[in-house]
Amino acid sequence: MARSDGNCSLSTVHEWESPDYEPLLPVSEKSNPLTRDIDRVSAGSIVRMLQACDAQIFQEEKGNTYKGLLSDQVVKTMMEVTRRVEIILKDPKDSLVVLSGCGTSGRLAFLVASGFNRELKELNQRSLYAYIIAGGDRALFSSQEAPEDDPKLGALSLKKVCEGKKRVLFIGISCGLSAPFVAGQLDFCLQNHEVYTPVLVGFNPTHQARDEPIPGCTFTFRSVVQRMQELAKSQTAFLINPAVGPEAISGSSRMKGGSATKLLLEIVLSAAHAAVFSHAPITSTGILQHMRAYENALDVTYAQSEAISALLEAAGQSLRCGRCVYYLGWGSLALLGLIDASECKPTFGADYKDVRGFISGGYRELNNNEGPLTSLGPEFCIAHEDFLHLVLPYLSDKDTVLLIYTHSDDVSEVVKLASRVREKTSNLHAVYHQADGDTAATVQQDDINRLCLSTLKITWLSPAPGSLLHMQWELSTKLLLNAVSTGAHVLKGKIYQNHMIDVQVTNSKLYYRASRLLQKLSGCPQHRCEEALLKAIYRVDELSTGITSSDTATHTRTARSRTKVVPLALVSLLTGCSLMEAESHLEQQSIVREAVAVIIDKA
Ligand code: S6P
Repeated sequence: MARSDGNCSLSTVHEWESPDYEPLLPVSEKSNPLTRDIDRVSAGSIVRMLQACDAQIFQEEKGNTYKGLLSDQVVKTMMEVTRRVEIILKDPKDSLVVLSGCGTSGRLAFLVASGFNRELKELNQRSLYAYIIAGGDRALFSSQEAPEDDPKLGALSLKKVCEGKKRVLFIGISCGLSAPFVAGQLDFCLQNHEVYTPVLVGFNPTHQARDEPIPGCTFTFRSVVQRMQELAKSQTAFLINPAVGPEAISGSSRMKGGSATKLLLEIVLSAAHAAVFSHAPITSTGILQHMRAYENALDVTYAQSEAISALLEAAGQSLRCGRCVYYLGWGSLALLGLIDASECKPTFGADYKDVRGFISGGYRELNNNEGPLTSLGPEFCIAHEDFLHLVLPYLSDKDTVLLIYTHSDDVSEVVKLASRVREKTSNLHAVYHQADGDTAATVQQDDINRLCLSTLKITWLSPAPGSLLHMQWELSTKLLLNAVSTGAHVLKGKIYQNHMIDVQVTNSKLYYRASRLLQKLSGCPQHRCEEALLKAIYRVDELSTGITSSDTATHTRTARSRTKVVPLALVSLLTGCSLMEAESHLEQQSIVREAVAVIIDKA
């Protein structure tokens, strides 16, 4: 397919804010007008589109419907939450700050909690932050979408983490204000308000919070949010929920939602640390300055758009010919690689082997709640040694390997690993961050440059103080890796317009998203689309009453072992053919996007 050099016009930047634009969808599920043609443009244009989408995170709001990240209300609430953290930091006895979420939101809870506990340790303070991820630690590196639907599990895991605590600040993250797991935790906080103060972080206005009934519960996400709104008046609950615009790939909240989560939490916790340990006052100017520093990280990163496009092209080429992409990283940047890789499975229906991350030091470096998980299988073998044993012997020029590090890491280690990889493939690339004027590792870097096909150096001029600089490096790495893995899957033909057509239907959010997508692409009414979806999940041409009377949880459980559910449903809806015929059609055209495009054009 010839790819055009599509330009995103500025007039489309604010289009999503119009009340008529996809009015039934919350911001987090809307399709972004900026990326309507992302499936048909060149690698360079994909990066430019992602840049324009990410820039929306910092855009000032235009109308009254949405409040932005920089709005007075958001900054004010951030300051209030900062003060709560400050109080706990000053008197940490029997207290805890808990960060919790599902999927990417839980992974970022882990990243942020670990980072700030490390900072406390360096200051000789005991750790204060705990994280919860739906599905437990295995969900840090693999797709575990089902626990997201379990509010009781959410409440129970919160209770367990907080045993014996007298004061808990609970920060629940759900980008779409939608995860029942988090709703269960917030409800638990509201019922035990003498100990728990709930904070909700997400990226939809409150009236767009999910309102579907949650089986076995008397509340919905929206009703919990409404109760919190009442309590917010007396500062006994807090809502931080700016709109950051629709995702580049519809519903892919790992992208902007994840980035905005990371920066919001880091700003709040850094400001609280600065208040306690450096006596810096908590001010709106300080919060805004910090936001601008992250905005700068975005500019600094995308200033390298040409080099990013080249990486995306290399990764896309590997995926297109059935080969793999490997991220070999150091420190927390490696964790961002692990996170990015793990998201490819639910987002693009990828295999865990397609994009994989590895971290120097393995679980020792991570210090996660449950310790090493290697016994769970090869998917959980994440150390560089594992890469050397399990992957290196089979590596070829068709695989893409990306080294990710900073000049504060042990660069001689990078050289060693690069030499080993170079023996097997020339398709080796490096991305590294360096503070301006830091020349410590120049010699080793020259060696790495010689070994790599391409080297992307991101230099930070007038660098921010230590921890902020490191957080900028992390955000920059996240943006870059999100661009590489998303772009590579777009080039592989996994995206139709800006929708993931091969999405796994493994929880209720994804089930309803799949049903809506089928309605949009086929033009058929909801009941017919849900029928087609069920037929594709259960692989039957006639639905039995046993199937139609089952609940969504049963459907999504069954869908876990299926592939190409949504493309199959779409082909049969558009052509009226049997499932078997639809399957054979998709087999003939391995690129799902192309198969679907041909049929939609004919229909
Ligand atoms: C989305 C990612 C998912 C979400 C998860 C939680 O790109 O694949 O794993 O993070 O579904 O979503 P939310 O809206 O509760 O943060």
